[in-house]
Amino acid sequence: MVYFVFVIRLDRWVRERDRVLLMGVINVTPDSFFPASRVLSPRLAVECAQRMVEDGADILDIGGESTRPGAAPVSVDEELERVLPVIEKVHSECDVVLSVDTTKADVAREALARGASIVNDTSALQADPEMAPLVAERSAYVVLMHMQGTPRTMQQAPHYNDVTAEVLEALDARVQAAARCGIARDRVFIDPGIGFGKRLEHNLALLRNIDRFAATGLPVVVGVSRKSFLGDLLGLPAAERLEGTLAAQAVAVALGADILRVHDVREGRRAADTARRLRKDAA
Ligand code: HH2
Repeated sequence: MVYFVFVIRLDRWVRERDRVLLMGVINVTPDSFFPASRVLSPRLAVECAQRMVEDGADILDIGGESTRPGAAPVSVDEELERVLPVIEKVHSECDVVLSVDTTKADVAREALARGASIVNDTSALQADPEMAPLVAERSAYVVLMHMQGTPRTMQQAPHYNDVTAEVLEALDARVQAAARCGIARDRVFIDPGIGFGKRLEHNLALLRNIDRFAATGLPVVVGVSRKSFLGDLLGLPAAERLEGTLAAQAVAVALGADILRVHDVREGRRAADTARRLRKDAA
């Protein structure tokens, strides 16, 4: 089934939150943890983007640097070379909101100039001091994601006393820092950063407590798609984690998640739309 394709206006959606948004992942990388998410030419990226939009994606998140544990950093020039041709081509050929998955202000600046409207910053504006002023100046939307450590170090013995309280507190500090830099609150989305400096029990606790993130009033982004905590739970490789992914996405939506970052758009759309109707306040 091809979904009725319509283009969201983000500003209206932020006010109304009348549906769960799906953010389809396009990785312009040779090393992202889920090989099927890797797209190495602008032509293939457009094919992938068109399919995702037909399947029900509202946003496409385009990234040129893997954040998997231990991933090697990519230079600014390399990242620009990877993502800009893809953003340009997808923007010219698909009517969809674009997000750039980067921690570098130089990459975000060029992506915003070529049609992206969201900066998905897994460092929550901390990796590059120029990122917050850029987001403020362009009135861009920004995803502030929580991570303990950096991709290189984050899975080396992550520790929390109360993971949900600590992640909420850290995100609140980042939201306040963003406000001090002039980023309007209605431009900010938060994300607990599933798998970023967290062990299995931390990821499970965060997902069980998505309602506490939703209670902040800010749109909550959740990325569980095919992540290794599902491998820990099920003993399955990334290629076989679709069912676990959908179960976790459904729980996140039922507890109030607003945006799902997904590799499998068609299945995610069906799961999200069903789970949203199962929210206590949906009737
Ligand atoms: N997860 C990944 C990358 N970026 N951004 C947000 N806001 N939330 C997430 O959970 C998140 C993210 C990891 O997934 P993927 O991009 O498929 O893998 P890789 O980093 O290896 O390219």
